Amino acid sequence: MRRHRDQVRMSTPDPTDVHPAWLPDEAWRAIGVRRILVCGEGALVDTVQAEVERAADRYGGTARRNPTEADLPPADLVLALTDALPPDSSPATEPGPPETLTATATATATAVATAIAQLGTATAQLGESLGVEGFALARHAGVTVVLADAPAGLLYGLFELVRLGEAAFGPTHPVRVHRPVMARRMLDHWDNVDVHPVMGQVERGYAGGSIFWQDGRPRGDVARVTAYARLLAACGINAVSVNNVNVHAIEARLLTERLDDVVDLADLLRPYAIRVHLAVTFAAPVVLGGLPTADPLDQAVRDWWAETTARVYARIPDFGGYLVKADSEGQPGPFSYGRDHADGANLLAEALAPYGGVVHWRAFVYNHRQDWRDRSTDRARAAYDHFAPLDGRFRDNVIVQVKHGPMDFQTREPVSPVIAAMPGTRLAVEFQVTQEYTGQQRHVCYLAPWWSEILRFAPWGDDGRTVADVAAGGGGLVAVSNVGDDRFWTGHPLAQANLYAFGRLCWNPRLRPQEVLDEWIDLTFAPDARVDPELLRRTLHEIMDDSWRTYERYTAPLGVGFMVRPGHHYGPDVDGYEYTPWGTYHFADRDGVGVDRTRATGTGFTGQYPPPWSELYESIDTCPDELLLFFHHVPYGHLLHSGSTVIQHIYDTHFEGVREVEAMCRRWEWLARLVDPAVHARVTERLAEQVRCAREWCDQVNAYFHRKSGIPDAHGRALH
Ligand code: GCV
Repeated sequence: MRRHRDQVRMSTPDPTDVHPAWLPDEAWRAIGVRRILVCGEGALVDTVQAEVERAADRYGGTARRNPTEADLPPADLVLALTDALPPDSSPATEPGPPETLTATATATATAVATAIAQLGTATAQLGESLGVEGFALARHAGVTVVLADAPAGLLYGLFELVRLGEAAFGPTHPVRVHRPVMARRMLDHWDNVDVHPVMGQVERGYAGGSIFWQDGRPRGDVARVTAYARLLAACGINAVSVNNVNVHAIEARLLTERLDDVVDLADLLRPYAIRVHLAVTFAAPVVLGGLPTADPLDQAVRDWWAETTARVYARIPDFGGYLVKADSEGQPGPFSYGRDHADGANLLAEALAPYGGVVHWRAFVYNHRQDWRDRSTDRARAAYDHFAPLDGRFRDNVIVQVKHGPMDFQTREPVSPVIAAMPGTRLAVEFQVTQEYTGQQRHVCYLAPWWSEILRFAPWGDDGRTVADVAAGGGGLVAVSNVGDDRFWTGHPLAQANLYAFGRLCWNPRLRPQEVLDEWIDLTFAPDARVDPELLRRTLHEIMDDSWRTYERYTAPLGVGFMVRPGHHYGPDVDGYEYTPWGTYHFADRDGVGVDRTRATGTGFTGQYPPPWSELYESIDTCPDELLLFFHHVPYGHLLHSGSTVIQHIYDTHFEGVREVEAMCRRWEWLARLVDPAVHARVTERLAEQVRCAREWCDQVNAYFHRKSGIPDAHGRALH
């Protein structure tokens, strides 16, 4: 790295100060004690080599690169690109040492040849090769073999070994092929280069400052960014957007005069197979290029984007592309010129196409200045109303990025109807790892069960296709990052699990959330768990598995959403958004609560779904309890499928939620001797705040509905 590197090195903090998250040294032990061969060329293979060397140095193993055929040393682990192997060991039909290798007669040669032969059979059966990111893993004759067709696959194979630990060196097993389900696995940072007067350094960031930027400059923390890249690769992320989608004045210039700053980040992320993307302002031709217009159909505007993009690729040949929030919450967009979002997105896509870049164009477009008195305008409808009619008009390298729900990352929402409405468009589904509405990394809230539910949702009912299928066939998954310069990366140490789980669900959305949590626990806590790893694992599951539902219980009920403090969105404020222009209402009165989004009597939003959901959500009899108030306005005495009335459900779940958080605190105390004292102290402090806040939620929500409805709690508890 050129410019900043030297000045940066001096200011880089001691990397030991930063928590290792899911890559502590101990996680490398099983690899580090082995005799390792790495075969292949290229920068990512160099990364693999450096990683195994580091592990071997620490734990007494050996790591050799590209041994010759004549001198194939004994090995316990071989990581090889298929084209780096001797020609005669290319896929054969029968396992067995190829002739050129028999001279060495080593188990290494036999194992490699066997793995290659099995790989040939496995890929022939699958009808596909390993692809650029896939790998095959086998164990034969006491040797573990990882094969990949391309260097990124070798890197992901290495991290699979880290996950497996000693299990990678157990009994013989035939080749297992691993390939990511999502080709695009992206994290968006809402990091500002300069500190924003309201939103700070990181918009909706709950883990301190940005790891990339500080007070208008690059932060220059090489060690931390490198550690981050490593963590992301280890959970499967392959793309990062490095600045906020709300692009302010300084941030806009990353595209032009501040491009060097982006080049530097790309250089740090590239060794871990992560491509850099940039959020750009649609008004760039005006604010940066001095043109009188940013009209997407204007030739001078098109030329400006083409020339600017050429300059970006001249400096960053593997640049991923642009990310755009347009005509949304004050950001400029094509509407100013009487154009639509296909015109806008295609303009940028045209500029990126010659280089293989993509534009992620967000579908989060709605009127944030609506009149709360007007009950016919429904924010939930907005993305579909704007985008569904444009289906088929976007260029191939446009990815329309859709928030998973129709509103805004609430604790519970239905799946966005846009996901089923644009079969002729590449869609990416967007999640929020940063916990804006789910406890702001002060509350334990393991989000993988929620994401998993969304990914498994079948928008067309029983035809078998899921949200994950739509994303896999289109633009993949994207999430808003939750990291900052906090010592534990995520403020709440247990929030690391959300970042890890997002990456793993991108790789394979069929993984069960508890399984992913096990992986994370074993990697992260293994070194401190010698006392009683089972107790540690069980207790963390008890605290985390259901923590999203616990959070749901003590916050806004039955899918109605919001009820948070306006602006910062932390803590309860039942009417906080009720009389504002933001379109986020619950409509509680003395008789009932909820938003009527039916076709029969409401906003008609249910009609944006295909059957069976259009019918299921429309009817109060079939609408799932957990979404009842999202779709219907009902009296407090309405009987839920659970057998409880709406009002009693509100009282019960809120008391229950608080009890569950109190139980989390007791459980965490048991772990005092089992985890790093600094982690223990931080989580203890956060749990104390979670209990306080959960009680406040419980008291405010219950008092509010008691006062509105006048209905007492059936169990006679105090309602204030
Ligand atoms: C980056 C919500 C958040 C905003 C965020 C916006 C978005 O409205 O509160 O901070 O802006 O979503 O996704 O663009």
